[in-house]
Amino acid sequence: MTDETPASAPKPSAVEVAKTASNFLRGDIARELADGAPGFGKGSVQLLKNHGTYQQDDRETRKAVDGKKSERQISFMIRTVVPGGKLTAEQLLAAIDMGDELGNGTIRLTTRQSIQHHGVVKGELKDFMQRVHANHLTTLAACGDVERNIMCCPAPLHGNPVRDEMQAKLDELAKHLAPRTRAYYEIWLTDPDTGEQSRVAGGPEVEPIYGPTYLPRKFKTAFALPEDNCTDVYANDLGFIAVHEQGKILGYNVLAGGGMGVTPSAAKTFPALAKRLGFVPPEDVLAIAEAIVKVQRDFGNRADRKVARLKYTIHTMGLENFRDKVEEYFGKPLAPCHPADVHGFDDHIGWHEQGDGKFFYGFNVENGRVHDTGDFRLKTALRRILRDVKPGVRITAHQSLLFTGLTVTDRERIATILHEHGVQTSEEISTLRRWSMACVALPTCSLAVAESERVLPGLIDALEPEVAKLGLGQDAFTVRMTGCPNACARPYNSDIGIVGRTAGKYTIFLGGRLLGDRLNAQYKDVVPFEDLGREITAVLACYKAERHAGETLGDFCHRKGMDGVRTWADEWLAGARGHG
Ligand code: SRM
Ligand code: SF4
Repeated sequence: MTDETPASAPKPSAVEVAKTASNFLRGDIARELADGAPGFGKGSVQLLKNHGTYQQDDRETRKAVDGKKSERQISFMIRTVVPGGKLTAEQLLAAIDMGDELGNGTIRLTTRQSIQHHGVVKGELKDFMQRVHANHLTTLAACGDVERNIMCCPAPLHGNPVRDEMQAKLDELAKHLAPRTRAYYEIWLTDPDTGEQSRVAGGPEVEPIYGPTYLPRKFKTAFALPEDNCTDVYANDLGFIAVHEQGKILGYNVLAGGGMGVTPSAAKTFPALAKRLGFVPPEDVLAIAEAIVKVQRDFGNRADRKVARLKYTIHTMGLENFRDKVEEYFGKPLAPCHPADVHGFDDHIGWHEQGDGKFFYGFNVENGRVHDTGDFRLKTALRRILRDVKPGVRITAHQSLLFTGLTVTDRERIATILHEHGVQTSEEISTLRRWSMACVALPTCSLAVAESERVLPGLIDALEPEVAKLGLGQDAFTVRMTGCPNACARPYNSDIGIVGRTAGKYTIFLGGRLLGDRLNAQYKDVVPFEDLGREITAVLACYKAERHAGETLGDFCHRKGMDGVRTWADEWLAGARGHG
């Protein structure tokens, strides 16, 4: 199936064997779906990821009965693809309803502009998928060894047409790289009464880009503008930076090999920013993306999943050899990169003109979780806004929402609805909270070793008065927390990264920055959660005391170095600087 197969291929991993034997991702899913058991077997659990769902259990409700192995109450996380984060009010309303009727009563906006539901039981999986489909969305390829949800700056800034053009290119690319397997339609979308499929099968099945074994690992793509890297383009396997002049996109700088996840016990793993590969005109975006995906398909590691991402393929081949191979698949040489690079970042929070007489409002959703808890009734407020104001909707790469197409009077209406439901407007939250982000972690994520989403708000509560005391309330810096080193909230290029190390303990990283174009460095390891507040406050005190004019927190920490910051901060904590 490959354009070229490497000479001595080592033994493929178990996941590869399962994928190869799966007949285009069918495997035993259909049979096991109907078998009455609460969960699926191992092979299906792996394949199901490509269909957008993970078998999980609530780790806090595991019960060990009479010294026996603990019992797990199986449920499913379902991720819905939302290319570029673009939705209608009806689609988001339907997603919220599905969370209430079939899930755990919440929905989660993700760090890649898509939607996750948790707590769906097996018997309702098919109904769920059908409702996603009826909502004109899909879960196919939301997870698994395929191209994932493609990210793009979601801002509807029509005054300058480059964003519209870039967003349209994303739509083309998302269609181009979508898997063609009919398994999804057969398994999930067959009408239970008539047996009819919503997309009719015919002819032999082919995957023109992926082939029958798909990719060695997940593959992620993002689009950004030099002046606005809100999608963290350098953290992706494949990135496109739109180079534009006078309202026209001249072409794209192509980046390859970004990825954040690491396995601390495996020294061969590392986080990486994408490398600048070359420049293509807009009409070549699909072809270069396809060429890079195919090189990864044919040369990515299929024996060891720990080192199967594109960043490792490039590391193993060397950047020049990789570029040569890409050019061979692309069919022509790549032009050198245009000098344009990312130099700005906008999270699009707050009230903005769209450039077409309308407005949009960037609404911060803390850690992307939409829920009603006590007096904080965000879910109900959102329903009201979506029903009454009927805005367009976009999900940002910062787990937040943009309400688009608004008139000037909608500003007050939205603020009133939020306040009536105990929710603050974006203007009322601190800059610190606005730029913070946490992954899901406990209780659903099977890989979490520490808390994240559930504890970051409390840490921000504790830090807010300290930040205010230091006079840093207006300073924008990213604080990103994850419950393990897989790095789902992209902590390794943030100003302050907090990564779960073991239960209740974290590693602190410093020295990345808003721009997302620099990895940070390890500052302190195995820090108990209770100490995070004072440790971070000490770093901020050091920044306040020693920064150069106009220097950002990340740039300061990078310049001063980890030893320099640590020595100063430890003296401050010990009271030697009068504040400890
Ligand atoms: Fe992630 C695995 C959640 C963005 C790197 N990620 C997981 C799983 C599915 C856990 C699992 O394998 O059992 C998590 C589901 C938890 C749950 O209960 O819901 C999970 N990842 C998430 C989300 C929901 C975090 C969030 O708070 O928003 C994000 C969903 C994105 C989406 O809509 O598609 C999410 N994950 C990311 C990102 C950020 C990004 O893509 O911009 C990364 C770092 C970038 C990267 O891929 O390198 C990321 N997730 C990982 C990894 C490490 C991959 C690696 O190459 O080492 C894993 C584990 C794995 O793949 O083996 C993982
Ligand atoms: Fe789970 Fe780790 Fe990702 Fe957090 S970073 S969602 S704990 S895999």
